[in-house]
Order: sequence, then structure tokens, then C-alpha cells
Amino acid sequence: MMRSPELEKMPRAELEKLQIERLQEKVKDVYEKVPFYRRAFKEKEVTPDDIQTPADLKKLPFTIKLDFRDNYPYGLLAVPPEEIVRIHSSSGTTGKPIIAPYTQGDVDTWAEIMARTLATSGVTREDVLQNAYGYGLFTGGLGFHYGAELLGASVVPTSGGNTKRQILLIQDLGATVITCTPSYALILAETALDMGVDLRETRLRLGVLGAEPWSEQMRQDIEERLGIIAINIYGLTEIIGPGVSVECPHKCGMHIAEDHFLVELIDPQTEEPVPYGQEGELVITTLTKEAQPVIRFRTRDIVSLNPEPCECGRTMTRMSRVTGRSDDMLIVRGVNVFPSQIESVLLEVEGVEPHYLIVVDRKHAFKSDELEVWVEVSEDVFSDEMQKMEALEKKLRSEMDSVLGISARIKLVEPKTIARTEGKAKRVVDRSEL
Ligand code: DLL
Repeated sequence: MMRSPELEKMPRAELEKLQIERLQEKVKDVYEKVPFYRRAFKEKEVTPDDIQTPADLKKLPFTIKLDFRDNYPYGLLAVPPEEIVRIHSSSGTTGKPIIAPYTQGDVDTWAEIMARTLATSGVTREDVLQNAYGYGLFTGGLGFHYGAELLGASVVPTSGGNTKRQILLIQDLGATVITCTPSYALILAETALDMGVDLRETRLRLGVLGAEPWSEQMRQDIEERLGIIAINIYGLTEIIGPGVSVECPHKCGMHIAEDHFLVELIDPQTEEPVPYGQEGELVITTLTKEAQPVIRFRTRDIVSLNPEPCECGRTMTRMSRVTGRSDDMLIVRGVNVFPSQIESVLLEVEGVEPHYLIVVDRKHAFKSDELEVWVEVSEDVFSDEMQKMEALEKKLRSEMDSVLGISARIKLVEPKTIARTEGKAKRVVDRSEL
């Protein structure tokens, strides 16, 4: 099993030396092999020779989601097509999907990164890991699968869905680790209860959850309902899939695999660098990807960075949980709000289930005078008298108002009426979709 743990605790100076060497090589690579990058470099009047120190990174052009669409499907390849052994994909925001091709080298590197990632989160070769991320084009299923096998854990590749069978397998095979989206973890808990199973009484002890935004309150809820430690993991198709960063059991930020991914934080409007501790948009450059290296990819994910070494001894920069995306921001009467903030407020209030929908008018590009939030109430509140429902609604409205500074129309709905998804939950919907 290769895990390169020594890299994770490397002195910063040494790490930066490794990064610049790898960066120089990659920049040369894309300049020579990918016409899209050569053109973009020429426009910025920069050549690979201009990249001598980490600070030179900002001379390079950004890459955005649209560039993937414009070069669909193979326009960003840096290797001959016969080198490709696998292709994953995710839905783009509009039109064509995003394509992620891998060489054999990429598949091996990814497995190694994921083995290390899972080890960081607390998984060991003694664990039985039930992998409920979707297998297929989505990077979650196979990404976790290869990493967990390399680590030596016993993998149960359930993929998403068939929730009742998931519960049976957790019980019968003695799963100790569950890997899925946070929203699916809650569905598992809910379904288990319906089946008369208390997941807290199974051997489950750890969840490695990600692929969608979730709040600290959501973590507490999941930990309580499943009787596990819930660890946050981050990644994206354009860069590699899961494995870009992950929390250690200290749960104080996600350790970025900086020997493979060079990160920057920018102000999404001015594109200027943002200092440590402040929030900005995460920008990632791949240092080891062969098939489709990416230079300065604008993730749209809003995070903050912390360069201090962690209590666990790892020296790699940590990123906060994703507090929003620079493009899912809602503007309600001039106030910027992210769905994750709304979630935090909702889940603080007693009597509310962690299932909600934010209804907006997309035709005004998320600028809205009205914010409507549908919230599921818990069974006991719902079956209680009307007065209690009214009190709850009032409480939610005033909490939203005092915490976020915006007033929202709250619509309380019956338990289990908001559609459940097996993968990523859909939190924001257009009124016309209802
Ligand atoms: O979601 C890869 C992945 C699979 C990550 C399994 C973790 C676990 P995409 O489908 O391309 O890839 O979606 C990437 O999802 O830009 C974020 O906006 C969001 N995202 C991913 N992980 C987290 C997380 C996978 N832990 C997009 N917290 C990213 C918040 C996340 N958002």
C-alpha cells in the first residue's frame, strides 16, 4: 500500500520546491500539447519560461467551466487519445457535460490520493466500507472504490439507491464506514427508522461525506442519527473527483493534497488574491494530472484557507467547508445569501427536519424581492395542534430575520413531502419547477 504519509508532513519550504518543479513541468506540457492553453498563454503574453517562483502563477490565465464546454469533448487533452483508459463526466451548468479523461497513470495517482485521503479521515484496512456514492460517470463511486481497495479496507460497492438493501447490508456485513452524500446519510437514517432499525446500534462508526454543501448543524444531526463521526471530503470532476481535500478527525478544516493540487484564493469580482482567513473563490492548478491537466481552474466554491500546521501534524494548507458558490448566491433585496446559511438557521430550530427547499425566481438571475423557504416539520409537531405550527413558523421567520437580515416566507410542509435524492440534494428550485 502506497500512502506517502511523509509528504503530508513535509516542511512548507520543501513542499513549495516540489510544487514549483511540478508546476514548471505541467505548464510546459500544456503549452506544447494543448492548443487551447497555448492560445490563452499567448493572449496573456506569458511562456513557460516566465514561471520561476510560486508567485509567478498569477501570470497564467484562468480556466473556467465554459472552457470545458467550448472544447468538448477532447479539446483539452494533453496526451494522445489511445493513452486514455477511463472517462468520467459531470453535468455542466448549461449544455454539454464536463468530461474527465484519465490515463493509467492518472487512475493510479488518484487511487493513491484517495487511499491517503481515506486514511486521513480515519479509515483503516480493518474497516468494512460501504460505498453508497453513485458508480458510473460520477467520480464518487469509482474514486472511493479504488482508494479504499488500495488502502486495504473491505469495500461493499452498493452505489446509491435501494436504500432498504443498504440498511440490510450495513447490518449483515457489519459496515463500519459509510461513504455517501450528507443528504443520503440522512435518508439512510430515516429509512432505517421506518424499518425499525436504529443505525446507532450497528457497527457504523464513521462517515466520509461530501460532494455537496452542508453545514456544521447538518453534521451534528447526521452524527447523532447514525451514531457516527462525520468527516467532510471535497473534490470536483474537472480537477480529479473526490480527493482534493479532506478533514482529519480533528475536524478543523480539510487538508488539501498540495503535492498534487496548487491552490489560490481570489476575490471572484476583482480576481485579486484574498489573504489567509478571509473568504474567496478557490482556484486550483493540477500538478500531476496527465490526461487533462488544468491551469488555474476557477471552482466558484467559496472557502477560506488556513496555512497553519494542524494538531495532527500535517503541514498541508486546510480549507474551510464550502460556504457557498460564487454562482449560487441569492440576492434578496440586496442582501447576499447562500443556501448553506439558510440551512444553518433552519437546523438550529427545534421541530424542523433537515429537508428544505429554497424557492426563487430564476428569471431574475437569483435577484429576488421574495424569498420563500419550504421546510419539513417533524412528525410530532405536525400531528400537534395548529397553534404549535404557527409558533414554529413565526420562530423560523424571526430567526432568519435576525441572523441573515432578510425576511423570508416560510412554508411548513408535512414530513417526507420534499423529494429525496440519492445523490446530491437539490436545495434551490425555480418557482416554475414546482
Ligand atoms: O462531487 C466529487 C466528489 C465526489 C466529492 C464524492 C466528494 C465526494 P462534481 O460532481 O464535479 O464532483 O461536483 C463538484 O461539488 O465544485 C462543490 O461545489 C461541490 N462539493 C464537492 N464536495 C463538497 C463538499 C464531486 N465537501 C462540486 N462541500 C464542487 C461542499 C462540495 N461542496
